[in-house]
Amino acid sequence: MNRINVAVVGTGFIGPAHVEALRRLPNIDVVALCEATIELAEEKARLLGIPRFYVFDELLKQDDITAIHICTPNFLHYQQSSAALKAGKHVVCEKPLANKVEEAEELVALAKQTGLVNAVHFNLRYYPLVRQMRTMREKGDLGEVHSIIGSYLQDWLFYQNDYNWRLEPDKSGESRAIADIGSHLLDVTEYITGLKIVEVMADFSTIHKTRLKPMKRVETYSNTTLQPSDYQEIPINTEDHANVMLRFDNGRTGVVTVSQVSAGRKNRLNLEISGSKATFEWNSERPSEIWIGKREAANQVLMKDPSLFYPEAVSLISFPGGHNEGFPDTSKQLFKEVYAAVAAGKQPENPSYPTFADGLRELLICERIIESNKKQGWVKI
Ligand code: SOE
Repeated sequence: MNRINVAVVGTGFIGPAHVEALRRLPNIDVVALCEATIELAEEKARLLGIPRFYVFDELLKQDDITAIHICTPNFLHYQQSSAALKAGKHVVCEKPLANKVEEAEELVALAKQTGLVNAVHFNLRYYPLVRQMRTMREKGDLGEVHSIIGSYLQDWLFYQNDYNWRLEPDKSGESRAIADIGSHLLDVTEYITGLKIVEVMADFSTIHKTRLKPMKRVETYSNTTLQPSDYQEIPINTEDHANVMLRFDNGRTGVVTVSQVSAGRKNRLNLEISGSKATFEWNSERPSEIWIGKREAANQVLMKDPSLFYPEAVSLISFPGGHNEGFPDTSKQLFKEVYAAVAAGKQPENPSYPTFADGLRELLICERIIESNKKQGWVKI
């Protein structure tokens, strides 16, 4: 088995999660890390036990590095993914793929032209139960999809002094809750159902019209408390909460709510899909089970167990039934599929993993949702 040298760019909340997941694959060496300054890169490389550290331009000159993971704030995704592809590197990019649809279109075209492996970290697809629901739907266990009710709720931005770069549109983009967590929810909705969203009607609200920005560096989810004098009050222009009605290409409808200010909901995606034969309900905070609702028989709870799953979903399970796998495992399973392609040297015809084209799709939906909120009316995708 040939070994593959990989570098990770960005060391906030998600960069180290990529490092850890990559280290669990048998043929990957995380040899380098990249940060905005060489001092920070060195400090983080030492903390994470990574031998080499660079700023971005220097990283691209390293010929022995085959693939690069872009885990920086959103506004850098486009420019860094583009530069990495042009330098001949396979790229795994965090969501959103870019801040604008045109940028994402350009990346899709560039990736196609190079033939290099391109993936977006829509890791929620890699919960075994998510793939099991998709497979059950493909095998006909759900029947025709009738309706969808989804939510993705968090509380890490609940207080006025909760702060993060995602609150700043120049770094994060014009939408926040929809782009940050709605993107995952809408991606898994289309992934499981096989349907396409064709029209949206959105209504946003911003609970904290101003927030207290710490004047010192604070990492996502770090729960740091500072002195009152360490904060500056700034206006907030992106949504804390959004409701979106959806119309699908089979003529049926759905509704989703996302919020980053729901006390007690830590990171909870809940999806209920009703079909002509059954209803499936899955909750990301209890990822190892789905509820299957029936009209003519007792409802069931299916637990993650390779002996009870379709073979298509078994490939995402590393442990026997009753041995819980969770958030960190989703990235490992996604990278397992991506690095099979990297080992083969090119993007396959029909990749099993989410690609730049899927990243573009989410940006398009997100852009239409923003437009719909502004117009307060239905907008076609
Ligand atoms: C922050 O809201 C965040 O880290 C998202 O950016 C992630 O995609 C999601 O995994 C959890 O929450």
